[in-house]
Amino acid sequence: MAASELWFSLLLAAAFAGLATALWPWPQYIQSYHRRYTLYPNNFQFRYHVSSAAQPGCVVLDEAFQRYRNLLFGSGSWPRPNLSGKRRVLEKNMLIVSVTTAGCNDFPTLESVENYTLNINDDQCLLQSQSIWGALRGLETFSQLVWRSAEGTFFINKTKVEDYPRFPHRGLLLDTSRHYLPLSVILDTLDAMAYSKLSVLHWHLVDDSSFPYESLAFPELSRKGSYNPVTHIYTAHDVKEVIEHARLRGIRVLAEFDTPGHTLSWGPGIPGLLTPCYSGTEPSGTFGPVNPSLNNTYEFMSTFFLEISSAFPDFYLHLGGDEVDFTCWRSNPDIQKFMKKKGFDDFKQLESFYIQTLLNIVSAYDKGYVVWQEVFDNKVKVRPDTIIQVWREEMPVGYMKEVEAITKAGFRALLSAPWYLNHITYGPDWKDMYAVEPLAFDGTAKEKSLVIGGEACMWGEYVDSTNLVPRLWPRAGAVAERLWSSNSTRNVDFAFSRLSRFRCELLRRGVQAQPLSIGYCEQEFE
Ligand code: CP6
Repeated sequence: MAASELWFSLLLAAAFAGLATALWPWPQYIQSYHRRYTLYPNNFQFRYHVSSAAQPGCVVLDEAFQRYRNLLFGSGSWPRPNLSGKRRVLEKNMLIVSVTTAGCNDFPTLESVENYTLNINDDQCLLQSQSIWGALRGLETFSQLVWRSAEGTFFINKTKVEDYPRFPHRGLLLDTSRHYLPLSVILDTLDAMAYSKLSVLHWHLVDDSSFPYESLAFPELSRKGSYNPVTHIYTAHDVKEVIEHARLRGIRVLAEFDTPGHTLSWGPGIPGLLTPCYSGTEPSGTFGPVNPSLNNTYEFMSTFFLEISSAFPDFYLHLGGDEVDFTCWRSNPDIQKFMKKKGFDDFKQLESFYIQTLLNIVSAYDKGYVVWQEVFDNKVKVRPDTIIQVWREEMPVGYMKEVEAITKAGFRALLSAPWYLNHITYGPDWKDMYAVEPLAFDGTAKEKSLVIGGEACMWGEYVDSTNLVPRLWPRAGAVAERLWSSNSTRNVDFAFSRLSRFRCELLRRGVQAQPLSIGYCEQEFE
C-alpha cells in the first residue's frame, strides 16, 4: 500500500470512529487526535484575544460569533451535562480569536488573505489569522469540527489546522434574468457559500430575458424590462443588502452587466440603444446587440456604468462580451456604412471597437474588469490586468488550451467551463467537477500563477427558486473544494464520505441540499 493510501485509510477509519474529520473543504494541513474536549453550550463563548487587532465592536466578527453560536447550539438552552466522571472541558469553554489587522469596515478583495490557524489542545482553543476574512474561514472550520454524541453532549477533538486557499477567486454565478430570484434566496445562497468557503458571488443580473436591476439614472430599464416592475426587481436597497450580507461572510459581489449581446431586455427602456435588424431593405421589427455605431450608445453607457461603479464597491465589474451574434449587425445598412467609414472589414473589428470604448469608459471610473473569453478570442485590445473567464466547453479548442493561451498572453484567467451546475445528468456528476485540475495545461510557473480560480455557474434558463437550492448543493461544494484545497486532495472515496456528511450538515443548517447517493441523514427526520 502506498503511503498516501495508508494515510487515507487511517483517515477513513478515524472518520468512522466518530472523529470529526468530515471537513468540507479539506484543509491544507490538519492533525487530529482521539483526545476530546467537552463544550458546554450554555456558557460557551467566542472571545477576542487581548492582543487581537479586532475587538468587540468589529461587526464582521461580532456577528459571525452570533451566527456560529446559533449554528452550533441553536438558540435554545441546553440541560447542564453532568460533571461526574473524568471529563476534559475545552480550555475555558471558549474559542479565542486573534487577528493581526482589523479592517472591520473593509470589503473583501481579490487580494484578501484568508489564511488561518486553529489550535485546540489542553492549553488553548485559539483561532489566529492575519485578517478578519481568515478568521471567518477558521470559524467555519471550527463549527465543522464540533460534533454531538448520541447522548447530546458536544465535543471537539484535539486538533491543529493550518489552512489557506489554493485560489483566491472561488466563485458562484447566479443568473437573475432568465428567472427572478427573490432577495431571500440570494441571501440564503450566500450563507451556504460561506459554509463551503466560496469567496465570490458572480451576479449575472440582467440578460435578454429580463432587466431586474432598478437603475436610479435610468428607471425605465426595469420599469419596461423586468418581468414585473414592482415585485421582480432589485432596488438600490436590495443591492446594498446583498453586498452587506456577502461582506459579513467574506464574500465579494462581482456584478455583471453583459453587453453588447444578451441585451434584448435593455431595448424597451432605452429606445435607440439596440441595433434594428433588417430583412432586405426594411427594418424587420426585431433587435440585435447594442448599436455600436452611435455616439448616444456610449453616452448612455458612460452614465449607466458611473452608477454601477458606485453601486457595487468591488474593484472589479464583469462586462460580459460573450456570444455576440453578427447577423443583425450585418443586416443593418447604417452599421454597414459605419464599418466602411471606420475601415472595418470584419464584424470582430466592430465588436472590438465597441468593447474597447466601453473598457476605456469603465477604466476611467477606477474599476478593473472581467470579461468572457470571446473578448480575448476576438483579439480586443484590453488592459494587461484584465481577467478573462473561460466558459466554452470544447469549441474551438479544449478549455485547458484556452487557459493556456490566455496565460501565455500574460492575462489572468478564471475557469468555469467544466462547472455548469445547471447541467444535470443521472448519477454522481459532482465527481467530474471534482476531478478537474485547473492547472493541467502546458505552462510555466508564472503562467500558472495567472489562474486566479474559477466559478461554478448556475445559468437560469431552467432554474428558479423552486429548484435552485437542491441543484446548487451539495454539488457546488465539489467546485468549492477543488478551488480551496490542495491539488493532492482528490481521492473520490474520501471526498464522497465527507461531502455526504457536509450535505447532512447543510440539511441541519436549513439548506435543502439533494442527496449524493442512497442513504440517510439523522437530520432528515428532525
Ligand atoms: N447565458 C449567457 C448563458 C451562457 C453564456 N452567457 C452559456 C451558454 C451555454 C453554456 C454556458 C453558458 N446561458 N449570458 C455564456 C457565457 Cl454551455
